Amino acid sequence: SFDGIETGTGTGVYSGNVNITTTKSGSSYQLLDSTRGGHKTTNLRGGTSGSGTLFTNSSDIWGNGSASNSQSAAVDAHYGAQETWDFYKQTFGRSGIRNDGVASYSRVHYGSNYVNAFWDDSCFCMTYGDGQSNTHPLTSLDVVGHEMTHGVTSATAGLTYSGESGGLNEATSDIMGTGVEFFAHNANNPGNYLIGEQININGDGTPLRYMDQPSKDSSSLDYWSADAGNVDVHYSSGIANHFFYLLSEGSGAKTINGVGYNSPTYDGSTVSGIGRDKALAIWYKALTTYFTSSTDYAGARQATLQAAADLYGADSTEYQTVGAAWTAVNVS
Ligand code: ASN
Ligand code: ZN
Repeated sequence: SFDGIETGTGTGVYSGNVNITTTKSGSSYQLLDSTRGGHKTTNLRGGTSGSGTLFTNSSDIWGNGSASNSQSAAVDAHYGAQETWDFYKQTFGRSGIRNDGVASYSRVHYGSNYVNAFWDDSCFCMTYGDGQSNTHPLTSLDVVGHEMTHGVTSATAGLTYSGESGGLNEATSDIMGTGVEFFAHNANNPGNYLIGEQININGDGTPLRYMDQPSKDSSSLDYWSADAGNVDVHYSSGIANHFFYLLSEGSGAKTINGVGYNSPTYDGSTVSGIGRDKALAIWYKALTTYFTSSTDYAGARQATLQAAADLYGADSTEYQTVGAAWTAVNVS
């Protein structure tokens, strides 16, 4: 075939067998997706700076599912960025992080035994470590969606990454990362309200975070208290993650795609969920229309109520449930 856009196949560490959009250039193929703003995936080969080397291959078949094959984590990152792009475009009509049609890029194999992933505004890029023993890369789909969403938050509300606004910033990444996971529903992962469950980051098979009852990680907050602005933003996020779960699915016990949840409420109230799609629409509208850099939990309640009124009416069940779900996490 001629140079240009190709559909390759890859086997990621977590994604399994997936189609990925690549580019043919001369006799080789590249992890460059010109159909989604020019997103590319590069190899840092254990380094911690620079933009890395674009992944190339003699065939359009990438990775083998093993973390010891350097392409496998790259498949996850490339696939994750592709699905996150498509999620934002198809769900909200958003064209890339800045809604300008321009992609960020992804760097894999950052450092050694680096158990994290991060977004950086200065490079407009996402970066992934290889995890414990360099065998558990931080490239699962929910984590990719989480990191790319930090870019969206930065380009929109600009929620300051400390105090209560920092918790809302973190929760926005968990909420949209979860939205991406359900959107893509690949063979290895139909979607769930757990964060990082495919990575085995704790070594005992437990996820990094739980949205139905965030305190199950032993650190995150289920409910707002006056201390919420003083804890790590990855723990104060629990309040909004819990709100989002309650708004989507409601309180109490429920099994979704084979995963069991049991979501409590602060006041013993019962919340009936409005479904994940509406909850996502409300959060996105609030994020992109009403949240500011200093929005706190009380402000998020008002912003999401306004978003629900805009989308569904002030006399709607959706509006009423937004209020009930915030009350259920002690935000008034
Ligand atoms: N993985 C972390 C996150 O995206 C990195 C950080 O602490 N910012 O939240
Ligand atoms: Zn984050």
